[in-house]
Amino acid sequence: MSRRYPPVSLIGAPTDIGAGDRGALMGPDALRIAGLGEALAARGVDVADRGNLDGPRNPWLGPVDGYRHLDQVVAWNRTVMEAVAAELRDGRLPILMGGDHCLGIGSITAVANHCRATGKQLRVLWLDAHADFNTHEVTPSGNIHGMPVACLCGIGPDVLTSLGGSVPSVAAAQVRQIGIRSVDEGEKRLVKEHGLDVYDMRYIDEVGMKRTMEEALAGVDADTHLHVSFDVDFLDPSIAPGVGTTVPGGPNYREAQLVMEMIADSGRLGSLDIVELNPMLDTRNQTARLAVDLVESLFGKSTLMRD
Ligand code: HAR
Ligand code: MN
Ligand code: MN
Ligand code: MN
Repeated sequence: MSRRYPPVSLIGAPTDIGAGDRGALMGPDALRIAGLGEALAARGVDVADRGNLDGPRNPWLGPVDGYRHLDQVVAWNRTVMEAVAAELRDGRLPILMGGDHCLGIGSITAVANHCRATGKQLRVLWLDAHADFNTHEVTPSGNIHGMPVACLCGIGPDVLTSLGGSVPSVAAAQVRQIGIRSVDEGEKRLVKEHGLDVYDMRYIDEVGMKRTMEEALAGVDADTHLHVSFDVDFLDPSIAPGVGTTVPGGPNYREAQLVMEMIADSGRLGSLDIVELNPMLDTRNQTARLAVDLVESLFGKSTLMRD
């Protein structure tokens, strides 16, 4: 039988407020239609779908002082933070269904505060093609989905860095980035300056996914709360076309499965974001179905040989 998991709450955040393409607002329903809740329930997980959060519409405007839609991004992230915090307080495992990756700010801020309150060590695994470490000064786009890791680490507008009361929400040393293959010039300098642990595709090519994940999970123990922030553009676009910002050369199906399996084996998964899925750009919901398949492995589906 599969490992026991805490009860799971699905939280939909239907917005593309931080993205450079419209469409990620349909992500939550695409994941539901692909059977996310049913797949977890079939694994013996107790699942409740909390429905969709509400927030401002996307006015689709240009950057102001280097940010697009900052006020609306703040509103969505406050709502996400409160929803995630409530589930964690109830001893549940929140799955945030985005929506674009700017929502990682609210989600992970809630998780970090929960860890502070309960004395858990936080480890964030950021699965992404992008480092998401831009600031309003260096961003090429003004899109805030390119900035959440910087905001979480205390670099960004006060309204976002201080969302949860403690600044920074997260220390760079708590974050491991995996699958990175697109970092902007100014962003590169910041990533180095802040000593972020980046397992980029070059590293994965050289040492393999197994060793990469062993290193990313090193030190995870019974006191660790693992948060997985799964940007679907982490995956190679040949298997996951339904995202706004595809970057070639990502993990293939087997590599992605291994990532999920090794996280499942750690037994410490405490919360999850599934973000950047854009059904407008998908083919027959294939990317949503792949995301569901991978989440099943994250919940131990492929470890039957070892139980
Ligand atoms: N780095 C680019 C920017 O900041 C593109 C960011 C794309 N971000 C996401 N999330 N899809 O990872 O504009
Ligand atoms: Mn807890
Ligand atoms: Mn991202
Ligand atoms: Mn990305």
